[in-house]
Amino acid sequence: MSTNYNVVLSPEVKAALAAGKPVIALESTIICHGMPYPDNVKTALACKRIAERHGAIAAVCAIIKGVMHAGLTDEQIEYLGKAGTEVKKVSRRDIPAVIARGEDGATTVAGTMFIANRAGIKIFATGGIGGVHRGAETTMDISADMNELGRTPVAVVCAGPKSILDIGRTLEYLETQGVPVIAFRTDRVPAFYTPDSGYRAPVRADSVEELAGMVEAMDALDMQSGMVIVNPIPEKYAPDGEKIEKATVRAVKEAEKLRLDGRDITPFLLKRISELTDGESLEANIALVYNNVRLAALIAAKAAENARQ
Ligand code: PSU
Ligand code: MN
Repeated sequence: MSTNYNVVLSPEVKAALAAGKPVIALESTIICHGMPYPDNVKTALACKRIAERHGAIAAVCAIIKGVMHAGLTDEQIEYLGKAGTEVKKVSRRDIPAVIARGEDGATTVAGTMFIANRAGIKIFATGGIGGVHRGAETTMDISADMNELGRTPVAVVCAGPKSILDIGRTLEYLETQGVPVIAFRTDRVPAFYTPDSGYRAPVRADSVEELAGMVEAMDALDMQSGMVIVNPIPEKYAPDGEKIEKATVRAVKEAEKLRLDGRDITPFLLKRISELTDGESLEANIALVYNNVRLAALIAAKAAENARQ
């Protein structure tokens, strides 16, 4: 059988896209490498339901047996979630090999943006994006998410760069890439577990209408670059900042000692911080993902409504 280079859409996603109905993309690295089983599957399935409740179809993106998918069934999500870290973490650079070898791949923000764009999906919700790592001035560890945002026209709704990163340098890098960073109902840039990283947001938007307008402008101008919409974790779910920071510093030190491969660093840090905070960070991670799925669905619904007028 010949290789399929097209993105396979689930029937639901296909029908919604054809009818101009709202669709949002979700990633699969968060399922396989970001959370433990069974929380990962539970969270992904709940995301699908939350998106629906807010008017959008959620398309989980992944590579299954060498084929890119936008829209997975609950069974496919269970399959990936159970396999967990056995599934390869797939960023842009990994896509050709995984397809050619007919392997499974859990796509990162960068990998998911690539698939979503090819499928015609403009809005994507996740937890946190990758960015410039602490110490990148020597390691050069800068997530491929940064450059993907600079070259692929998809708006990513997240709770900010992950707090394990160097937020200041991440913002500088996004500016260099020409990527708008829009903060929803805050003047501050949130950083994943915390609603305030200490950095001022370049742009603030206070309504879903305003955000939908910005996504539409990105699309209409054919800018060929993406956008980051940062949505702070709701205060009531934000874990104690000091505790998280202490756990982060310790986990970063441990990661350095272990001399992990670049792609293993983020999953290691997320797991260690969860262990060091007795699962508090995992709970917060789940809460902020739900919050982002809701906002992404509302933006997609608004944009679809505007397009009909
Ligand atoms: N958001 C989460 N958990 C995650 C990720 C995002 O709440 O695990 C993943 C995303 O797939 C993102 C990746 O692209 O972490 C960043 O990895 P790296 O720093 O190696 O580029
Ligand atoms: Mn990296």
